[in-house]
Amino acid sequence: MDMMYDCWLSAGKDDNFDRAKKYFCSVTAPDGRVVSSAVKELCNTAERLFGISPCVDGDADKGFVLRIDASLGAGAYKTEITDDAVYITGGDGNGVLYGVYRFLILTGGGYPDDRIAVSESPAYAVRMIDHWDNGDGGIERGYAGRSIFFSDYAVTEDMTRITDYARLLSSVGINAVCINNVNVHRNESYFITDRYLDKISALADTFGDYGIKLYLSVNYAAPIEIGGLDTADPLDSGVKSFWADMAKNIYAHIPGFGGFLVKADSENRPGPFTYGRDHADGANMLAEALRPYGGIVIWRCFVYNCHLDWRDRSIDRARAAYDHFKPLDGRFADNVYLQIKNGPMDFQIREAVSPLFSGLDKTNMFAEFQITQEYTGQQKDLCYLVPMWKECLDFNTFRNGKPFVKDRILGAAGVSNIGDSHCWTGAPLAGANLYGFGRLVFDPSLSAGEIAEEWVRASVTSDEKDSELITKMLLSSRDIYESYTSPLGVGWMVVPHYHYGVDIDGYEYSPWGTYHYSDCHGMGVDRTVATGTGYTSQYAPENADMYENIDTCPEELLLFFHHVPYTHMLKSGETLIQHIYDSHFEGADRAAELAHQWETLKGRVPDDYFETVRERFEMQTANAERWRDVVNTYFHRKSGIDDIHNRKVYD
Ligand code: GCW
Repeated sequence: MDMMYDCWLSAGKDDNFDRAKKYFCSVTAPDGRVVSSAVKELCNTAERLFGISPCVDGDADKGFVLRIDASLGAGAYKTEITDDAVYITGGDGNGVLYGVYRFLILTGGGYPDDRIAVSESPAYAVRMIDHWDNGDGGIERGYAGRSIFFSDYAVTEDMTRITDYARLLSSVGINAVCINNVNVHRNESYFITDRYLDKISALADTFGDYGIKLYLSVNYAAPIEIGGLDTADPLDSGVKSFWADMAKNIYAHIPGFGGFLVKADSENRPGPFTYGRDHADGANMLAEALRPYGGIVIWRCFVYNCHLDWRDRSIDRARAAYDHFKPLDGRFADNVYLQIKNGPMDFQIREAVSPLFSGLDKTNMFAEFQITQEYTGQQKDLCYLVPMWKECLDFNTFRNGKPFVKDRILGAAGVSNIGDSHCWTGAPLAGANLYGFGRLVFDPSLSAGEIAEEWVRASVTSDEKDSELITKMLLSSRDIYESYTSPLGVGWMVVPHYHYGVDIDGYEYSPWGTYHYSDCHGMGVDRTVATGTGYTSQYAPENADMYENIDTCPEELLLFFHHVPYTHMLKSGETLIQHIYDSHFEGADRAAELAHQWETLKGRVPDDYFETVRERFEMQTANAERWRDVVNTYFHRKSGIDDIHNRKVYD
């Protein structure tokens, strides 16, 4: 057993399996590809923990009894535990597999039988991980090493790590994976051709054994770049038949292929705008090509102009997705899914929930979350993201029928945080985000605390006191990260392009549309209808009114929605400038406190685990101090207002 590599499948790190040993004598299961992965998992666990090989036979009433009952529904499962047997019934093969993994994870975590004997049913049909892996092996926004799929423009043929990855993903209910970056460059455009399909189909097979469908990101301009056509116009018949041929060939290689993920007309990527067409034209054309095989198109809504003029304060990047896609509601084919980032900007530590979730009523929607910590500490700083994703899923849009985002979407995708690092996520504690994403999109009613605790107990330690401490650290981490970085929802202030560390004006005079507008009087973006960019009008009236009015706007989003004087009084009774000083001093102190808390676990977790995490906390402490000093000094210089507590603010 290797706790770093095995993550939450490190059954046996504590003694919790002893009482379950008796069940490992026998495994009874129906035939089936995915079910046989479940059987294999049980047999390997028996071998590893107890050195026994269970007898695998057709009809025993003891040990593990796996069954299928289609009436439970796809992916659902039910576990019952008696003295002699553990009955795991799945709605299909995936359900059986998920049930087996839940048994192993919860048993490993030392939970009592009544917690382990559960029945669950997935909230969404598609629960997906998106990789931003490039053919050369680099990972865009990756903080955990190189790609496990590609290197030097070749696809890996070693399925060991891929199998272990498939196990990790399916153990938390993931059933879809897109293996390549949405920015599809020249070489990766060929992934959909014979040059790569044999190798990619081997990956698809491995994932398929664990009930996971493989998807590919495609280059919208592929008809030109690899097809020799002179256009990628979605209404052109040559373009249509190019994609129809591609789809036919892909499905000949990969019968269970999921479909295409597309980033078009965004950040200089090609798209239908070039031809005077809109995104419904583009997406529907691809959807037609995939339709005969049951494939889907996942079309991203991260569409905005990245060549803005910072001098023009009337334009607002936050408006872009809604402005582009709202008018198209109802025009998308039924096998097109629009994938919407949780916020209207770009995965900041705090931003409003995208109004597009409320704007679309006749369109299939997926939510997109970023598990990789691009703007949230890059897997150096601890930042457990489940609380943030829950805010999005629990957001009330006030639209009729299904007001909450979690009920309006049909699936969710998370941008992967793994690479070839030994512990998968670079930082061992960042594993909580991958686990948490899977659990949350399987069952959005789970609390961030329940999920964190499960992860800690299964992955790190099930000792009562230690697991409680680590769970608490995870649960406070988002708040801590937020308090020493950019204040009250304004976002950005990061080192341009790299996106780690502080650079307050790094993007301020750039074309990227990410501004804070700080001057000597105040700061923040006026997104009101009355005096600003009018962004608030994209919400239903209940939310629009709340955000529009500075007195009812939730304070954590104050600077996201309003340009506010430094002397503005917050509900706490302190001024905005004082809040900035206080939160940055406290935030840096609390980051240092995390490091101290971790020190108390020395000798309580394996040394390599302890050390790897300790190093991260050292980096976080330094990062938080730097943010504190730069932010405090910057706003002291701008405002000329002193900290009332006279702490050290540099001149
Ligand atoms: O978060 C931003 C990143 C880009 C990324 C883009 C996107 C894959 O900085 O690296 O590109 O979003 O989501 O398309």
